[in-house]
Amino acid sequence: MTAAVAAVDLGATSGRVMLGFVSHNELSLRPVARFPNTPVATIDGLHWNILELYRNVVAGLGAAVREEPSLQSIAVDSWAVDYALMRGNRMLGNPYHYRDERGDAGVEKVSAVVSAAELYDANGLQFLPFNTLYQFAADAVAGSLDQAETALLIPDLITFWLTGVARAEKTNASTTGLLNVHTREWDDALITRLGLPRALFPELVEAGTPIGTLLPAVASDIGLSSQAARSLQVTAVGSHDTASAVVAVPATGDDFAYISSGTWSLVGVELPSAVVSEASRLANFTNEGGVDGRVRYLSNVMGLWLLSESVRTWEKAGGCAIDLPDLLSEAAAVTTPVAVFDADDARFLAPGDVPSRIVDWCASNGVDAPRTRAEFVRSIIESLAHAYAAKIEQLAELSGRSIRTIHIVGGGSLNALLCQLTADRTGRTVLAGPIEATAIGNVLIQARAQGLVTGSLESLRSLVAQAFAPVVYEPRSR
Ligand code: ADP
Ligand code: LRH
Repeated sequence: MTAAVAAVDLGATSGRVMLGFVSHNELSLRPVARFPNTPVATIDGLHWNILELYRNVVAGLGAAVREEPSLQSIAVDSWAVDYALMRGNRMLGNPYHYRDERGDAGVEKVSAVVSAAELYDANGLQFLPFNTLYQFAADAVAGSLDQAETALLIPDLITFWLTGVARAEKTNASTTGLLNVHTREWDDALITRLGLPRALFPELVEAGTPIGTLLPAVASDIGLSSQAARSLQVTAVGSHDTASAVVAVPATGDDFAYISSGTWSLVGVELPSAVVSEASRLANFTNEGGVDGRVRYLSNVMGLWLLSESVRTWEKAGGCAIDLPDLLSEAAAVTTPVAVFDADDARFLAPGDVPSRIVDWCASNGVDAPRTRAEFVRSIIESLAHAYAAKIEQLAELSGRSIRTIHIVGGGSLNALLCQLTADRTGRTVLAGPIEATAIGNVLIQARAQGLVTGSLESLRSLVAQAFAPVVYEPRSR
């Protein structure tokens, strides 16, 4: 029997609500709502517009139940690390965006208490200045934790607003820096050492756990009778978007790497256990929690943020919209060599004029800067492909995995130039798609919790491969 579930997937660039139709031999998705995710800068920094996102989630779920009144389950995933501080049901202030710079003060505070090596030993996480623990340390300095009873990561917050149940789903909790990499439980010793209140951290749940049913007011907002709402379950999935995306990588065997390519590019392999060697720490590779206790051993590359932020800069200057596929075709036609810059340079993290920062990088590294828009775009894509290739080599070495193929999933799998250049620079076959891997992974874990499908991640992946055949890019000789 085919049944329907709804995935709420909030990416840093856009959010969507998708209906998923699943049986043991069928998988399809239908988008019901898509909305931009536009942050807001105020006098106290950069924030997510969380209420606007929630309004869109509720409207999208309303559309989903109108299309599928017998919807069985709903689940939420989003970008990692960010959170709301709560006192009872009250949200204490608007969540900060991870690109806000307040985390920098937190980095100093944490490093004064715990060395980088001790921290990696405990949490196995790559250093990113916005990891939740640094944001908490900044909150503590500002006195913002004084009133807080609980901290809810973004998908847990949306789930709380839908159900009234406050939990911390483990894949996303693993990005806080406060989950122990070996036990996958809150690291009480680290939390105490950092002077954070232990009570802030809710009960942990695994992906696949039923959370609860919709609050009566929410059921009414989405147009469900209270009787219908009783048979609709809200379920925890891999609530870190990257964890859900990795579930839906249409791979066979284990000699593959994935690149979850959206605002960020997450370049990694899936492992049965964490790698916390000194070499791994120095290379800044992370051990994030995957669904079914797997480890997502990966590294963040700055990603298509470089392109979207450049497009935003040009659109603002030119006062008119730029067509992305046209721009990419112009970049594909560039035949002159372009600068390959360090895509992960910290200067690219904050919102702003990325093309000027590329020029700065080139000036400080004695490289000719791109001049035309097409050259800038080509330079960004070449630099991303270069970074991917370097990470793939490091991954293979640090994890001991042989990597034969590379799966690119997410919005970036639509970028044929990026996929081809990745094949060329890595010398490996690239398999591109699905575009909506995150929503698919979200759908599949709900469907498995509902008993619509059974089996390991490998069997879920073969269902994805059947339903969404990837586009193949073979490496060209250089
Ligand atoms: P996120 O989940 O981080 O919001 P997505 O997976 O939705 O990101 O990917 C968004 C990215 O996908 C955009 O920044 C853009 O570069 C890329 N993208 C979207 N549509 C296209 C397209 N038609 N051609 C090439 N790239 C695209
Ligand atoms: C991708 C993502 C990534 C995190 C970043 C904050 O959307 O969740 O895995 O590192 O956002």
